[in-house]
Amino acid sequence: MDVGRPRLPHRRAVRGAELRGKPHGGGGHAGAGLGCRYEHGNAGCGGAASADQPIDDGPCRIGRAAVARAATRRVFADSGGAPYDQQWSFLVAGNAVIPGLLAVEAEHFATNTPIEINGTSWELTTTNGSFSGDGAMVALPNVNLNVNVDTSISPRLDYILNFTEVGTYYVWVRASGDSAPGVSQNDSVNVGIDGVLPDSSAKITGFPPGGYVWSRITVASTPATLVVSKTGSHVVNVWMREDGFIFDKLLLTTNSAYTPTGFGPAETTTITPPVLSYSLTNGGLQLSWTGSAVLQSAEEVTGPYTPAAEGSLSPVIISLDHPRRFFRLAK
Ligand SMILES: [Ca+2]
Ligand SMILES: [Ca+2]
Repeated sequence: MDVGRPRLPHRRAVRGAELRGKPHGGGGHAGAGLGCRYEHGNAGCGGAASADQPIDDGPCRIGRAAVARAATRRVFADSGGAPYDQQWSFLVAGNAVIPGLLAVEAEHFATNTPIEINGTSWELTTTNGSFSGDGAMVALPNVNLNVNVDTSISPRLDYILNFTEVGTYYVWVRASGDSAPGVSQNDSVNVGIDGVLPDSSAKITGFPPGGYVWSRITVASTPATLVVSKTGSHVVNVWMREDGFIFDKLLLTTNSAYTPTGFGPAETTTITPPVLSYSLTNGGLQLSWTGSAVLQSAEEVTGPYTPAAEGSLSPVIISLDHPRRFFRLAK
């Protein structure tokens, strides 16, 4: 049965990663688990215990769309060497609701360098109320300096972010400024990546007086974007453009339709995915995991998901009396 790509509506569904481990009684563990499913009676797939197989391998096909993106299926045989009669597959996904989303507090930079250049510095402020996290960063002194796009004369904040998806990222900034109807002298910033300031993400503005707001609009009235062509760690740079700018939080998303509100989502770096372990027992499949996530199950990968009937707190023994079920961990 082919089913659509997983769409997990729970806003705080945990991030996932490939499940690894020993099959058939040996247990296993994953860097993180998002969901798993099992099916009965899929005979005809030979294969020794512990074999990893591609998802779309002939007679073993079990819904490639449902386990798209880097999924690995593990195949089991029973202790007598008889063909297995159950199989499990484990889904791999990032943020299922907001793909490719990264958020970081301005004040949680990796480096603030140079500390002072051209007489200006990024400095922590906690006196401008309603900030997210532990404060905000303000470019001081505020003496009506605007470096435009000359990053050689502006202080820079660096953020080391891990990108799990390539593509075009929309750059959202939460900040406090003085855009129209203000005088627009403290209301723009430059955001780049790996030391380069692209035109597409330069001169982000749109911060009218009245407190912190989210904006992705550039001076050219286009949405600010960055292109990430390679997954993995990148350094995102935030350069002062106008002094007096108060920078609270940064958000990158591949979702063009996503608009942050309020404080925005939790910081990416603060999310600790649970470690999911599994093992076969006489009573079924035992799942256990770290952290406070709860186990949810559904008859369809698209949900609706409810707390697993066998229990939602680790560990849980899943009874194998359903033709198919899907599981996920959620916070
Ligand atoms: Ca200024
Ligand atoms: Ca902040």
